[in-house]
Amino acid sequence: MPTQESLEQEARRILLANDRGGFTIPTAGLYPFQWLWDAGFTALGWMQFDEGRAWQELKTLFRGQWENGMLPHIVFHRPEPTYFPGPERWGVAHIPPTSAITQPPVVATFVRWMLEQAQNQALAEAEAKSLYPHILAYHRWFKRERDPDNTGLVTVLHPWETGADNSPAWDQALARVAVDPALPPYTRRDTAHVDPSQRPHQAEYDRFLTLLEVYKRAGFDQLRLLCECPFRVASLLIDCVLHRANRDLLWLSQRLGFDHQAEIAGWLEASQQGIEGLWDEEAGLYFNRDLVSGEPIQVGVSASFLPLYAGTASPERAERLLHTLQGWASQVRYLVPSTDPQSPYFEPQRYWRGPVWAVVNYLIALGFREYGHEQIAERIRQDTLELARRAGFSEYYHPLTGQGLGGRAFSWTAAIYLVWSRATSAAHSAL
Ligand code: 9WN
Repeated sequence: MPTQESLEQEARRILLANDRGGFTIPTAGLYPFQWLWDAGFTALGWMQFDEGRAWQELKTLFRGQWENGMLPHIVFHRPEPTYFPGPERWGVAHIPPTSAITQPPVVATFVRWMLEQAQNQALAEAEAKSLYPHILAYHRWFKRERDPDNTGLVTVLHPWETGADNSPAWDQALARVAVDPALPPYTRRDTAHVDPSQRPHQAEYDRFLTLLEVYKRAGFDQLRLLCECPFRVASLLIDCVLHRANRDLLWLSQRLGFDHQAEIAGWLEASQQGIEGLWDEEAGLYFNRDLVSGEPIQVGVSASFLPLYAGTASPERAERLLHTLQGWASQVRYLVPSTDPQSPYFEPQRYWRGPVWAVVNYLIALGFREYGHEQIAERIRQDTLELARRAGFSEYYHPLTGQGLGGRAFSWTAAIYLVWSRATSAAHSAL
């Protein structure tokens, strides 16, 4: 078994090797650009040994920000043939080219943590101050263009936005997307890098790509897409991450001497209610919601625990979530499987239908810990560290066998290892 020290060295080596000069790719070949929430987690990893480089990661990410405030999920800083769909298929006129959808908005929260824990406070304060207006513009975009009716829940227009692409939570909503008969032909690149049994099915890819054509036809007009897009869901990953990000944006606003507290507090009031409205008393879990049918999506997924990370759940609901997760724990060896292991949709090795992700574990453990459930939080941290010890820094892991799956030498897994390996508990204060 490798030692903690050798693993830390390896994790640092992965970040250095994946560094493309100011931005870090998730892994060579499979994902050769900069992704939004990957950049956030990776910055936390860089923070462990190069604070300047950590801030650089986020600054580079914001080069992709659109004029309307949207922060895209991929920034194509330079051409790379190993990924599809690339900038040509997205057809976005931005320099640098980007995708046209977003991803879980982790940045405000991570900027807060980086500022709180930086050794170099002068640098941290200057960087946080210059990022702040851009993060605010991003969160205003969410409110203005994805929740114009102030429901407290953001409308998500693509499974890729949720970060959990082929989760069974999206099956029904995605099935409603009729594959465009004029869909321009394409060649998948992901299955050239990773065994197809660990990746989404072709039928899902056809629909993912059909949605791109829908956006292009609508000229990327968000308000139009809120009515026209055949895929519309409320995603716990987006709503919970955004809720916490708004709490932390409010904190940053005060700390850095800005004056947007009242505006942000208004968003928080709405999203508190929106998220708590997703609770299912019988299941003891939160469910995503299909916004076309208006119905809850009754499949337990790892994001079902994230209202703890958001901080919206009552202590009673936190207790129920603990019991639900204990039930899951009796079915698998490693926490937290991305889908309820008792669900008929559970597939332990296919992408977001069962495997364990270190980054999602990080958010869930933090949530449990903040509600006083230290034991389960620590179990999740220990499982994550053991997976890295046994199978290296994989993109995701088999929850029964611990086998490493997907891409290798993966940046965000290495980053979480660096953040957690020396911590004495699952607290982010270990940064
Ligand atoms: C599409 C980079 C990204 C992650 C996502 C993960 C996967 C892309 C893909 O890889 O998505 O965005 O092509 O499968 O699902 O969470 O950010 O690591």
